[in-house]
Amino acid sequence: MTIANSVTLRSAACLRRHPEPVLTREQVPFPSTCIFNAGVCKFGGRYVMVFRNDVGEWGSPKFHTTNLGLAFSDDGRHWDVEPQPVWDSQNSDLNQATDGELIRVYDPRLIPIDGRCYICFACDTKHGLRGGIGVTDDFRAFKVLSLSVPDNRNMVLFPEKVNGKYARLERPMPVYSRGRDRFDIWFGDSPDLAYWGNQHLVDAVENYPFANDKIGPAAPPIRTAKGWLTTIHCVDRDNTRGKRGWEDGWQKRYTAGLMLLDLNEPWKVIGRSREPLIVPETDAERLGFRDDVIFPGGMILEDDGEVKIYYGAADTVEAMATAHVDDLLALCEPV
Ligand code: BMA
Repeated sequence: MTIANSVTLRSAACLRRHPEPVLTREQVPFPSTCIFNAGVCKFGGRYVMVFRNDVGEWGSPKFHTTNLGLAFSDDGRHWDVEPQPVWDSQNSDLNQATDGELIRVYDPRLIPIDGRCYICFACDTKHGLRGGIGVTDDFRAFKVLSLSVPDNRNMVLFPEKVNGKYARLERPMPVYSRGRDRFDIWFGDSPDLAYWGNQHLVDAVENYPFANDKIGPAAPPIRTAKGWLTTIHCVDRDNTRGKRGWEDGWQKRYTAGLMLLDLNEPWKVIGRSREPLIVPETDAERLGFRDDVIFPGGMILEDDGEVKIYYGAADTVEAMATAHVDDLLALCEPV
């Protein structure tokens, strides 16, 4: 299926964008070229962000290195970045956990559970793309708890145990059985965050009319009275798209969709958005290292029902938008 360039998708009317990106490289006190795909949560009375930092020459798609930076905020909108990266490819714990095969770590998500902060992350290794789960109490030291086998690098934890077990959404990349990039979202649970089982298919790319390529977990789910509400990233590919961004060609567009999962059996989809929640529309979302990319990594439900959604824009900056939780739930059509 081709979704042509001319097909105009629009963000949901209930979405309110923060007027400019919440974090750009200008705010980062160490070498930084593109900062994006951050994990964001509330922890210890503050908003905390761990963001991906790709370092290279501005305008060149060849980056020298990737590390993770740390920022704090009192209001979720204005951020102060710590002086040094907090996690990079030289990190000995992660290097050890990957048997010395680590190339880089990226796309963090933060999930507080029972007073500790867990981090899901992607990591490239010499023998494949892996997804990891770690834990931190201070955002200085991260302990790796488990790593998937390749190729499965994109995972998010639920913010509490479900039926007595830790739970996650993940997105394996089954190229032989499904075809290149035709990837879906799966569920798994674990007694200890190390050993995972009870896998179920959650949702497939063909169920999203505005995606023709792949879907994947985005920000970690939030609990609502109606179910687990979660963003997903949805990709449409059009091979007639040429140079967009810093590479010679970039055929994909990333939008954000919404999924509602059963509270007790979270592999069961009870609602999904038929139209995208966030579509690249602003200059920051449309133009950058990779044009037209929205990649949510953090979603915070405030006491008054406002939901803050943090997302990487054009693989270049970190943006934020808000919506009321009831409006988000209304976008999820029952299935
Ligand atoms: C995905 C990941 C993300 C990135 C996205 C768009 O495959 O690599 O980190 O934001 O592509 O380039």
